[in-house]
Amino acid sequence: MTTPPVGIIMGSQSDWATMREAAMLLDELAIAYESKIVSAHRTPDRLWEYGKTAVDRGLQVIIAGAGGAAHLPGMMASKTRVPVIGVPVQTKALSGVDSLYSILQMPKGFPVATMAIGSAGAANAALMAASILALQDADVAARLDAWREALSASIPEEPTDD
Ligand code: RP5
Repeated sequence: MTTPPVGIIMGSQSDWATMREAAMLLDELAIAYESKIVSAHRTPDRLWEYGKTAVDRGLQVIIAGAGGAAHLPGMMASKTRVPVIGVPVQTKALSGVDSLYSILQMPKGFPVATMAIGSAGAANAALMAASILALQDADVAARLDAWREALSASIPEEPTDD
């Protein structure tokens, strides 16, 4: 089977409600992806294998979402040079600030491109992935440009009462 350019990984099934925002945006941009549950704590061997094979499989960007002690994006960045975009999933206990800090504060040498907490972050992760792919793919670049222009065009110049 051909490897898609984007891998969406997440720590738990419970993250999918957030991470499907990334998947839906990639669908809109006609960018192929795979989606997998890969937990840093519950399935460390799966994480290891995914990171170890990412370059050889041909993945070009990894979007990694996790909540709480959100070690998945950082561990994946430690294991592969494929760019990792991190999405902090919003937690009940600490509203996702724990996820954000866990993903953001990487030591020098292993960066994670960290997005906003929650669904906006997941959607932006897809757009960031598209921007990276667009550097080498004119078709993706054209679709991304069109998407951005449509969003701008949808914003009214003046507010209304209703
Ligand atoms: C993290 O723990 C996952 O990324 C998820 O956000 C959080 C809670 O997981 P579940 O207990 O819902 O499976 O590893």
